[in-house]
Amino acid sequence: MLPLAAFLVHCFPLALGHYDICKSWVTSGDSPSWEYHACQPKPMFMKGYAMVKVEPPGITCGDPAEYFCTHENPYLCSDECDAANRDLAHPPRLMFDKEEDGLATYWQSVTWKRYPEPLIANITLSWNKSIELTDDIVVTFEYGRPTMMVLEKSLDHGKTWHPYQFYADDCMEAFGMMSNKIRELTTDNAKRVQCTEEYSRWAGSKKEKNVRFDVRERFAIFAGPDLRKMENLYMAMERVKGLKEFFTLTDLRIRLLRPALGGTYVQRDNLKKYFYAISNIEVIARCKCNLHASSCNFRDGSLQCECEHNTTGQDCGRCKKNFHTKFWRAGSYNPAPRGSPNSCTQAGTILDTNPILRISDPPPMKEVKENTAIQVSTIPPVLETKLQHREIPEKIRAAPPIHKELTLTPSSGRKHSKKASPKGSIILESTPAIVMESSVKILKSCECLGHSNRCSYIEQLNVVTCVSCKHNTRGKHCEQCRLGYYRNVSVGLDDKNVCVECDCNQMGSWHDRCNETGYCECKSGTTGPKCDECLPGHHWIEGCKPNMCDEELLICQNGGTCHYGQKCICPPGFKGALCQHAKCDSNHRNCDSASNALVASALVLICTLMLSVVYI
Ligand SMILES: *[C@@H]1O[C@H](CO)[C@@H](O)[C@H](O)[C@H]1NC(C)=O
Ligand SMILES: *[C@@H]1O[C@H](CO)[C@@H](O)[C@H](O)[C@H]1NC(C)=O
Ligand SMILES: *[C@@H]1O[C@H](CO)[C@@H](O)[C@H](O)[C@H]1NC(C)=O
Ligand SMILES: *[C@@H]1O[C@H](CO)[C@@H](O)[C@H](O)[C@H]1NC(C)=O
Ligand SMILES: *[C@@H]1O[C@H](CO)[C@@H](O)[C@H](O)[C@H]1NC(C)=O
Ligand SMILES: [Ca+2]
Repeated sequence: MLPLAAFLVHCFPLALGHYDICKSWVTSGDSPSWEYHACQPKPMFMKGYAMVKVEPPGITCGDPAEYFCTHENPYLCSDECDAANRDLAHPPRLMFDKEEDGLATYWQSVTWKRYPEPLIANITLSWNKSIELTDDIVVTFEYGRPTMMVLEKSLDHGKTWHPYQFYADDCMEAFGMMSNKIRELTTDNAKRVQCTEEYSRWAGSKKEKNVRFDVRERFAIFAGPDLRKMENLYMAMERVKGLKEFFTLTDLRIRLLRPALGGTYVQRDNLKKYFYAISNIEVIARCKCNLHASSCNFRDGSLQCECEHNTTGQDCGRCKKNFHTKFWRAGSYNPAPRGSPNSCTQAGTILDTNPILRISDPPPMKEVKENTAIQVSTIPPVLETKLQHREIPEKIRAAPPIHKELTLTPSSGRKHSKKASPKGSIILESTPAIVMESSVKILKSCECLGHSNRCSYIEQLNVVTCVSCKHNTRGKHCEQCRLGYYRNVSVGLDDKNVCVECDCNQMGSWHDRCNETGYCECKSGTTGPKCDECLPGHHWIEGCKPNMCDEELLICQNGGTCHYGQKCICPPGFKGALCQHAKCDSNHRNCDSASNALVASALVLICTLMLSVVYI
């Protein structure tokens, strides 16, 4: 088994040939430079990197020591399993060890002494890393293969599990499923989960030991017999939804549901011959690195891709910090044989593999102006004529790098009329109009600081501009914040939290927009960055209202108390805004001696007038 697997691992990359380097140094032409390719690590023996769990507890034999026998020799039950004795113990690690001299070492379960209770065991292998199968999974059973078993996989580190394949000597009886042969699968159902009887038949425990999950047979559906056309498989992985994921996993679980029965019914008088014994679990796979790494190493307790193309993360699943000009994308097998790296880039650099149009760096935000004329110089003559067409002319793509001096385009829709300047460059002038959408072509590759992956080519302007900017951004490169948001200057323009909501207080501010430092525009009497505080002499009542009474100038008279700055609560017998008037009814006699009150109210009036002058 092992020499064969080693051979496969060795010849596999050779057979595939492609996608094994991420970059090459190209010296043709004037200046040598790196050329980037899609790349993937070589297949590895994954059993050496797995964490293993055997459940339920106590399922491993030997504690206490027990005797067992085999189907071939059912009445000679002199074999012993004893966890305390190194020579007689069968711990889980023996499923993953290196076997010397062809001597099988194996994990073994307790015998079926509790029959008819089912003898069930789960063996779970966890990699804490997504891996992609490149060869059959082979589980080797000593003393007979199980008559019921399920292989399950997880793609999310064991949170959810999905059946991968069902195995039984009678699929209908065991799982209520039709039995299918792997070699009958076709391109349409290559990723079907099915039940097979091929690996559960009794054929003598020495003769047929292996239970397979057929990866190569499935590959062969696309790559042909002997996997001679691997490029067809790779193209299918790109094209057929879910095909790549079908071979991807982070964890595997072998659910052993019924042991080998020796070709007959369970014999209750001799349960010592029913148990599971696994000598090897071979999983040959490569690290999933999203075609951004050609090697994968065991570091800090788990496998890690050595990411290239300015990507990072365990699976190279993200762009490196400050390399978010475009959305992260996996590398692509297309076009064969070298694929596309789909590298992450820094602002201002555009990948040579996809030169649609060169555009300038996103200008700093303070230079953003409306109505800026756009000057395009040294344009090859071909561009001028081809600009009439709706599509980006092929010639432009192939043309030598066009040097352009672009300042920012107007942020709102404006149509530009074009006329040739004397020196052969084109000056585009702004004229107000909004008919742009019809002449816009959606492009795939553009610089949007990671806030969008869609751009439009606007032919009248000859510019590429981002569309559908996310994360509350806007602008040609999604480099500005939407109205109602402001820039957090302590993070980069490519950060998804770069735009912070203004969060202006609805009552206290005129609108929900703010200036560059997040200050809202406050109504009179209101202050604070968000307009949720009151100036002195004001009180918050659905916004800041000038005080009607207070403790200094607008003092409530005659023992009245000021209620939230808005109202004097007068004692019985007094009325008026500051309780300055005595009530003149039959119960209150001193309303004729009103001269004091009059003086007071005159004072109040003057004060109020003065105050309103101050605060208006
Ligand atoms: C084995 O795993 C399955 C799910 O994959 C779970 O439902 C079952 O309880 C497990 N059995 C044991 C004995 O842990
Ligand atoms: C799994 O891998 C991640 C990323 O390398 C690491 O941070 C984490 O500690 C690992 N977990 C375990 C249980 O090894
Ligand atoms: C990674 O970024 C650097 C700096 O922008 C650039 O020189 C290099 O070409 C990039 N690598 C790839 C594979 O694009
Ligand atoms: C700006 O970003 C920094 C760093 O992420 C963060 O600590 C800070 O709270 C942000 N400021 C605002 C106003 O959101
Ligand atoms: C924003 O407004 C606040 C308050 O009006 C002011 O102090 C600050 O200087 C303004 N910031 C800018 C960049 O205009
Ligand atoms: Ca072994």
